[in-house]
Amino acid sequence: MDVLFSRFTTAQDVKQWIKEQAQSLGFADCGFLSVHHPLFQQQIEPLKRWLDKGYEGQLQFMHNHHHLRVHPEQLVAGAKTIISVRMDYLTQAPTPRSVTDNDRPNHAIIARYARGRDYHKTMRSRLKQLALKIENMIPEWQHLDICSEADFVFRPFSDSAPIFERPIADAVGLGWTGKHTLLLNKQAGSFFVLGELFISLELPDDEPISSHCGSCRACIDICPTQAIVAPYELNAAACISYLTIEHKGPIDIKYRRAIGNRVFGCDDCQLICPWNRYANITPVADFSPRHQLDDISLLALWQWQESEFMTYTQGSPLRRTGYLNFLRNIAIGLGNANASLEVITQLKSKLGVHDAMLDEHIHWAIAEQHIKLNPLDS
Ligand code: B12
Ligand code: SF4
Ligand code: SF4
Repeated sequence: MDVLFSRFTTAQDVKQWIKEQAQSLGFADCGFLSVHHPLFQQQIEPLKRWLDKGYEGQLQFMHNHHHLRVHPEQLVAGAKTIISVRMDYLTQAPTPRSVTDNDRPNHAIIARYARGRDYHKTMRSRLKQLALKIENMIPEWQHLDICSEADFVFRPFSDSAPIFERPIADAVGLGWTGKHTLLLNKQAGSFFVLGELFISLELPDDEPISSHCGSCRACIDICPTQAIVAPYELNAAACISYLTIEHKGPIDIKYRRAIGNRVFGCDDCQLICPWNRYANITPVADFSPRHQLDDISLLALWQWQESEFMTYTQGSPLRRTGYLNFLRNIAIGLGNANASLEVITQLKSKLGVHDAMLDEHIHWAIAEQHIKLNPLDS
C-alpha cells in the first residue's frame, strides 16, 4: 500500500473506520480505551465496598478474579485496546415516562432485553465479525504506529468475564452513569447492552461525556423494592432483576407483592427515565420477541411443562433461571394477579408436583388470592 495514497493518515482515521464497521454490524456506537487506563485500579475499591455491604446477594462471581479486573491486559495476552460497544435492543418504543407494564396484572412482564435471542451470543458473534474486518485491514495500516510485529490478537466479551463493562463504556463516552447505575445518553436513553472487543492494535483513548441526571431522581422513586438505596448505589440483592433471574431458591416474602407480575427482570427504573424518550429501535432482528413473550398471560406461562420450557428457551436469556425458579416467579405473579377462582385452581394444580420451595410460593400465592377474594375474612 502506497502511504501517500492511503485514506488512513492518523489513528483517528482508523478509529472512525472501525466505528463505521461497528455500526454496519448493528452496534449503535463504540469507543476506545487502553487496557492500562487508570479506571481499572480506581474501580476496585468501590466494588469492594459494594461487596462489603452484601449487595451482591448470591452473585458469588462478583468476588472472583479482582486482579483481572484491575489488569485486563492479563485477560487477553497481547491486547492493547478495548473497543467498547453498545447495542440498542428495543423492538417497540414504550410509552415515555410511564410504567404501564403494571396495568395488566394478569400478564407476565419479561424484561425487554430478554424477549428474543440471548444478547450475549448476538454481541459476541458480531464482535468477532468486527475483529475479522479489522484484521483484514491491518496491511493498510502498517505506516501508522498502531500495529505491533506480532500477530493480530482479539477476543470478544459481553457480560462474560470479570470486566468493568459499564465503567469502561462510561470512560469512552458511550453515555454517563445514571442514578440507577445503568449507562445512558441523550440520543439513545439506556435500553442498550454493552460488549467489548479486546484487540492488539494501539489506538488513542476516547473521552467521557458529562452527566445529565441533574436533580432528577425518578428512577430511585419508582423502584418497587427501593433497591436503589442512594444515587448510584444499587442493592442488587433487593433488585427485582436479581430476584427473578439470579436468585436461586425462596424469595423473601417482603419482596413478593412488590415484584408484581415481573417474571424475568425489571425495566421500571428505565421506563420512567426522561432520557428514554429518545431510546431507539434496534436494527438487530435477534431481539424480536419469541413465543409472544412481549404479550403473554401468566396463566399461559404457568402451563409450560419443563420440556416446553427447555424448547422455548433455547438460545434465550430465560434459560438462566431454570424451570423451577421460573415457575416460582410466575407463582408470585399469580398471587399478585386479579382475584379469580381460575387462578387458584391453576395454582393448586402444581401443588406437590415439583419441590417444597415451589409449593411454599404456591401456598403464598393462593393465600394472596383468598385475601383479595374475601377481604373481610383476612
Ligand atoms: C451484576 C450485574 C447485575 C446485578 C447488579 C446490577 C448493578 N447495578 O450492579 C443485577 C442482577 C441486579 C443486574 C440487573 C440489571 N442489569 Co446487569 N449487570 C451486572 C454485571 C454482570 C456487573 C455489574 C457490576 O459490576 N456491579 C457491581 C457494582 C459495584 O457496580 P456499579 O453499580 O457499576 O457500581 C459502581 C457505581 O455505583 C460507581 N459509583 C459509586 N458512586 C458513584 C457516583 C457517580 C457520580 C458515578 C458516576 C458512579 C458511582 O462505583 C461503583 C463501583 O464500580 C454487568 C455486566 C458487567 N460485566 O459489567 C451487567 C449490566 C450492568 N447489566 C445490564 C442490564 C441491562 C441490567 C438490567 C437492565 C436487566 C433487566 N432489565 O432486568 C438490570 C438493571 C438493574 C439496575 N438498575 O442496575 C447491562 C447494563 C447496560 C447499560 N445500559 O448500562 C450490563 C452492562 C450487561 C451488559 N453487558 O450489557 N445486573
Ligand atoms: S430494575 Fe427494577 S427493581 Fe431493579 S433497580 Fe430498577 S426499578 Fe428497581
Ligand atoms: S431517571 Fe433521572 S436520575 Fe434516573 S437515570 Fe434517568 S435522568 Fe438520571
